[in-house]
Amino acid sequence: MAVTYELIKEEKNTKARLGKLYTPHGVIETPIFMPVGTKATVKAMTPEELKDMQAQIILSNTYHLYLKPGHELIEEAGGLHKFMNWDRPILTDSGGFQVFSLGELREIKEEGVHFRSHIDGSKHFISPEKSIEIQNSLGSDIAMAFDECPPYPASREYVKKSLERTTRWAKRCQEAHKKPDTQAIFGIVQGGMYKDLREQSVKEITELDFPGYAVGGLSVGEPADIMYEVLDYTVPLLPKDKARYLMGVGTPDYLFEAVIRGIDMADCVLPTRIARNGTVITSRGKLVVKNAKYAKDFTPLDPECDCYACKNYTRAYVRHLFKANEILASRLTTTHNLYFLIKLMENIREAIKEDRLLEYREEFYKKYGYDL
Ligand code: PRF
Ligand code: ZN
Repeated sequence: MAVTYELIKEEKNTKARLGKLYTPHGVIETPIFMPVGTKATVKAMTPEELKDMQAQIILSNTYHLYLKPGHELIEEAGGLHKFMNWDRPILTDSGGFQVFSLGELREIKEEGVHFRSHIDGSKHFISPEKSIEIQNSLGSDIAMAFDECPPYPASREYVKKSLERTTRWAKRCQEAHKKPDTQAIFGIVQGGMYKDLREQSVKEITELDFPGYAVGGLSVGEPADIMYEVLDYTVPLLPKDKARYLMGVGTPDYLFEAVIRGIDMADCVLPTRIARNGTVITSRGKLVVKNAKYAKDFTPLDPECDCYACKNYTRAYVRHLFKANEILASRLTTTHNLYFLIKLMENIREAIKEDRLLEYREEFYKKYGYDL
C-alpha cells in the first residue's frame, strides 16, 4: 500500500484525532493544513521557504498542469516532485472540482466532462481514466478520485444522481490506476447537504475500500452551521483506520471545527490568495495591512507570531511595499499566512495530545474575535 494512516490518539472531549500518514515521500503528522500549489508552485514561495515553515505536504492541481505545461512534459522532467524541486509529499486534486467551476464552459456526461480551456478556449475532455492517467504521470503521493461537486443549493434529485455517478467514476478511477505501489487514490464522499444522501455516498465509496477518504462538496457557499452539521453526521461514518480529508477549507475557525469533528487533513487557496491582496490572518483576526491606518504602525503583522516576516518587518513597511507594488509584499504576507496556519495546526496537535482542544479553541476564538 502506497499510503497508510496510523491512528495515534483520539481526544477525550471531541472527535479529534492525532495520527500519522505514511507516504512514499515521508510521514505526515495529522491533523494537517496543506498549502496549495495549483500550478506546481505555492505562489511566491520557494520549496526551501516552505520547509523552513514546516510545511509537510502540498497540494497541486491536475486540471491546471494538464493544460499547462502538460502532464507529459512533467513526466519527462521526472515527475512533479523533481520538476518543482519539492521532495516531500504531494497530493493532487483530480480536476473534477476545477472543471466544474468553469460554468458555461463545460458539459457533464456519464463518460466524463467536456470543457473549454479557461486559458485559450481550446476543447478538452477529462474522464475518470484520463484524470488518473494525468495524476499517474505527475507522480503525486496521493491522487484524488474524479468526482462531481454539485453547486449549493442543488435539488435532492440532482444531488442523488450526481453522487451515484461519482461512485461509478470512483470505481473507474481504481480500475484505471497503474501505480498502486507508489501512489494512493483517495475516494471522495459527496451528497450535498442531505443526510441520507451523505450516508448513501459514504456506504458506496467505502465499499470500494480506498486508502483514504475526502469529504467533498462542502464550503461551496453554504452557511457555516450547515457545513458543521454535515460533518457531524458524515465523518463518524468513515472508517477509523483511514485518513479523512476535508477539501477546500482553510480559515482558522473552519479548521478548528473540522478537526473537532474528526477531520485529519484540509487545504485551501484562501490564505495565499488573500495574502497577495494585502490581508493577513493574525491571532487577533484578519488584518488588511494595506489600510491607511497602518501607515505608521511599526509593529509586526502579528506581534504573537515568530515567522520570518513578523520577526523582521513592520506593518508600515509591508503596507509601503503593497502601495509601491513591490513583489516582496506578497512574499512576506504569504510567508506569514502559511506559517500562521501551519503553526495553528501544530498547536492543535499538541492540544489533542493533552486533551485540551476545547480549551485551546476557546482561548483562540476569544482573541481572534469569533463568537461560538
Ligand atoms: N471535489 C474535489 N475537489 C474539491 C472539492 C470537491 O468537492 C471541494 C469542495 N469544497 C474543493 N476541492 N475533487
Ligand atoms: Zn508572522
